[in-house]
Amino acid sequence: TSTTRLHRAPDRAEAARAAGRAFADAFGTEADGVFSAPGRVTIIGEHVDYQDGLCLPMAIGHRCFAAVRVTETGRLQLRSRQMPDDAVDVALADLAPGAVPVWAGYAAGVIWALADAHPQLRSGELGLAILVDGQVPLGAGLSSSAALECSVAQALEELLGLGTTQQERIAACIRAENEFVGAATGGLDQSASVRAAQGHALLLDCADGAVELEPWDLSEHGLGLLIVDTRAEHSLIGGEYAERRGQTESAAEALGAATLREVADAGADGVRDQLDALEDDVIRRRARHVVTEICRVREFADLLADGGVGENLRRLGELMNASHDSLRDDFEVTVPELDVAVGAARDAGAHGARMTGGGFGGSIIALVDADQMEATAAAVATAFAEHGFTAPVAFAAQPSTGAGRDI
Ligand code: GAF
Repeated sequence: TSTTRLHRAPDRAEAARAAGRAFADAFGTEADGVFSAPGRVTIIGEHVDYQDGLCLPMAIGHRCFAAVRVTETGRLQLRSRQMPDDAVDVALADLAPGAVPVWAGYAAGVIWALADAHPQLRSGELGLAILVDGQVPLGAGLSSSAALECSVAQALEELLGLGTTQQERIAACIRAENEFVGAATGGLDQSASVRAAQGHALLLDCADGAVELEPWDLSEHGLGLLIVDTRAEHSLIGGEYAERRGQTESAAEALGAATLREVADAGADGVRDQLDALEDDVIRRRARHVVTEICRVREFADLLADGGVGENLRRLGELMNASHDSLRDDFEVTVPELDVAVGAARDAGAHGARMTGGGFGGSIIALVDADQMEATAAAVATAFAEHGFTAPVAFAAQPSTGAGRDI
């Protein structure tokens, strides 16, 4: 059988030094520090965050690096290694939605959001020079934007001593995305990027922001988590993502519930009765996805806490498969590339495979035996060639640590 080489995340320490050097090249002076935050995969718990649901993400090894210097210019000078021709130079006091290009908005929006509680950020005396090096693949559904936001929030906290909590930084990053960039996303990605821990999955309760770390020690059980980026690019700004979110809000309203979490907490019989009461077929299927997905996350997390991956592999895989099928059939956020990739991974023997992230493109994950990672990736690549799709890119996912300081 053929195999495919798995791409690796860049070495963190080396990548941080590279970002520091790029800062010096761009600005002719040293950065005060280099900070980074990771991308994520959702192991299970998709399109439930904005309905107060339960999600189970983990951070991946790919990170966004922000090299930052505090200046006295009153301006934000922003460069990106990925956008070398697109330097931004704007007065911090003038930051407002629409004031900078979209990529820069993810960074500028965080400063703008934090300035409400920390007016020194728009006093005109303080300035910021920031060099961004985004090593999370862009448009792959792996949260490159949350990684950028969270790396900047971490830098501001540590260099300016703002005294923000993790929750406050997460909230600022979400406002950057919702209000500054205009993507109606729900907060899962920012929480994962800030709060994830090495070797663990993060159980996130979006109703109150509470988190629990669950052991996710795949290699100890001879397993691995494969990520395959389908290269079908996705965007969460405007359009279909916002439409799905709106449909879940309509469902909750029709049921007289504040959120679909209330419905999910009603217990199996109550849930069925409530969903049956929804007349509109589309709205009912959207709601059924959210409610059943929340129940799947609860079961998945309980299994991790009780017996773990070793004792529950089969059921964990079934839950991942059911999550994908629900996102395909009820929530309708998959595209042919995602379904073909998941099908090929399952046919190749994956214990479970599902799309991860917002959908409409992006990546899948597959829970596979450690010695089958390359072969599974190759099976997906072969299926893509047969369908005439762009060649996919495969990674091994390592459960990694949240936002922090590198230098
Ligand atoms: C995207 C969004 F940004 C998240 O908030 C979440 O809704 C996810 O899609 C789907 O689970 O990543």
